[in-house]
Amino acid sequence: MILRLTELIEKAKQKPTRRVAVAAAEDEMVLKSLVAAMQQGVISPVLVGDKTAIEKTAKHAALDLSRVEIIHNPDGAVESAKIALSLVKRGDADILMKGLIPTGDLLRAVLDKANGLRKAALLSHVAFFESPYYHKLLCVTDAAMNIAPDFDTKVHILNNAVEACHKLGITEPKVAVVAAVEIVNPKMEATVHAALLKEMNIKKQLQGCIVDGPFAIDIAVDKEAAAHKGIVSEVAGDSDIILVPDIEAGNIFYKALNFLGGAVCAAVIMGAAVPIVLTSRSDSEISKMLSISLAAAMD
Ligand code: COD
Repeated sequence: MILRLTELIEKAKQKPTRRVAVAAAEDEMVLKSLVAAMQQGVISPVLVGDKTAIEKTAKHAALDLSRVEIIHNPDGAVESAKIALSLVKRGDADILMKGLIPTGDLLRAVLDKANGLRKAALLSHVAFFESPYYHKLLCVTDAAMNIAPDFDTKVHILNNAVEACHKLGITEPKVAVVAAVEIVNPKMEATVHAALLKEMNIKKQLQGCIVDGPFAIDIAVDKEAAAHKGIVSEVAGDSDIILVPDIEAGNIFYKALNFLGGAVCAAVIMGAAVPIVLTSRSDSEISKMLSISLAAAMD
């Protein structure tokens, strides 16, 4: 069981050094996060992109290129993504990381049926938060990939998050399916989906986890709030996974935790042949390094 995100670094150190293929590596913040992860001794990068631009950017990021492989590609970010994907497919890289390329462009390359990296039925985003106001890690899904998941998609999102927890030693994660209220209201689709997911878990159609909901977010993370509303549930106030209704809810919750809640997070895309690190500009330096460590720890 991992309680703090820095434990991911220790977990990653127990494995062989992971090779990270960076798609369109001409990005100072990405290179800085690689420097931090290299200092922890958990990864070795392969930078794909324009060599001159990478060399210039590396100077600003204080990255020592003598320890790094560069694959020169002058033909733009999408081509760099394709090359990075081919490294993974050949077994020459264990992790894929987004550089200076729009998220959608990288994900479309990953989803490409012929040359992509699909493995599970669905790819989805998981973000593990460490908050000063919560007693353990909290996994939020899906805040960044699946835009408006239907019920079937939510089943896959849930299973991917459960798999991510299992890889970190959280053996039977408690899943709170969150909505605006605790009762099932047919006019609020998220509440109907939550009730069905709970039922599927009871019927053992969803395994390796305990699912409850619909819960408002306070019920999911605060035992007193749950008691106040008379909710008796082993998930309430002790959730490991928060399954959000859609990308908007997830993204707002993600940013609110980081910018108002004093949280730090580490995130990856699950369901591909290897973990994919998609850091966003607004993620802190430490979050970016921890995301690389998360990918290395779970690979
Ligand atoms: N897993 C597996 N297959 C998928 C997934 C997925 N998550 N999403 C789509 N597919 C398959 C579809 O079944 C279809 O076969 C094919 O891929 C194309 O599907 P579309 O038409 O929905 O794909 P796109 O290219 O329009 O969109 C896919 C994206 C992942 C790019 C899109 O969902 C997206 O833009 N997501 C949000 C990314 C983002 O902006 N994140 C940043 C937020 S911080």
